[in-house]
Amino acid sequence: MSSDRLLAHADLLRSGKPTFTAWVTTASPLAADLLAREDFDSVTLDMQHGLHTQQTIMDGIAYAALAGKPALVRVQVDDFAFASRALDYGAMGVIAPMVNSVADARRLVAFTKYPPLGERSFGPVRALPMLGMTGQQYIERANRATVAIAMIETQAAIDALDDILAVEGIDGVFVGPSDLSISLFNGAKVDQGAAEVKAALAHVVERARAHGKFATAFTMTGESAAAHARMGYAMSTLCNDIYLLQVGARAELKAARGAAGQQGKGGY
Ligand code: 3PY
Ligand code: MG
Repeated sequence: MSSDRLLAHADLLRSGKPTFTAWVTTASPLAADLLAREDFDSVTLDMQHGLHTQQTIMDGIAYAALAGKPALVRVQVDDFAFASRALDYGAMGVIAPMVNSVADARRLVAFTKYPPLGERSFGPVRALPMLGMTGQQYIERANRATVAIAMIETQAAIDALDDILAVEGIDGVFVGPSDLSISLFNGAKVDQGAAEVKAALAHVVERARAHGKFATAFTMTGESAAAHARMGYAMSTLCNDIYLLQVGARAELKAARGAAGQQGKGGY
């Protein structure tokens, strides 16, 4: 297996060319494997709201690599120690939720980048064999080849957006539309499609590009992912593996029964 595609992924995101990631929620390395073998550009394993354990994250990264695809890991809120560990497991990037301030962004960088950018501790025990590298080769490339992505999903994060983007070592941002809507509406509703969220999405990608960084986002469907790509988003989801399973099952059941189904309903 060539590691070139894994090592090139960060620069692909920086290029701004639209990419699509398979969002894996189930604690199943098999789901990571199967989706990695589809035409996705990467696989993202969700440790925050997904059902994963550290073991299934480690295995999912390896399965994605076996299929030649880079894996990203979304860690839990404030779990910067696991951000380092996910990179040691061979993840090519980390998505950190609820990065609401410059202090949060600096902590993310501290745990995901080696000096001089951060303070990541050395021990990429799984990454080295996976990438076919020596420790010296890894340290020379890791800060550029792995990405630290800060989630923008509150009003506070929007207010601090330029300062977060200015933190050296933050490679890009990832918009979480559910939490962002909850924050913008002060808890009154969750509405990823609200006009206010759409305006924020346009603002985030514009500011990210102004800082020479990339914007990525969670989106619910292939159609919304395409719309994000047209806006300049470098990576979008097509909801998650559970949704894809539901949509596929509903479509086939509808065909089988020849009666009303609930095609396309899903997500959360
Ligand atoms: C959000 O929409 O808040 C997310 O975190 C997407 O996973
Ligand atoms: Mg969120």
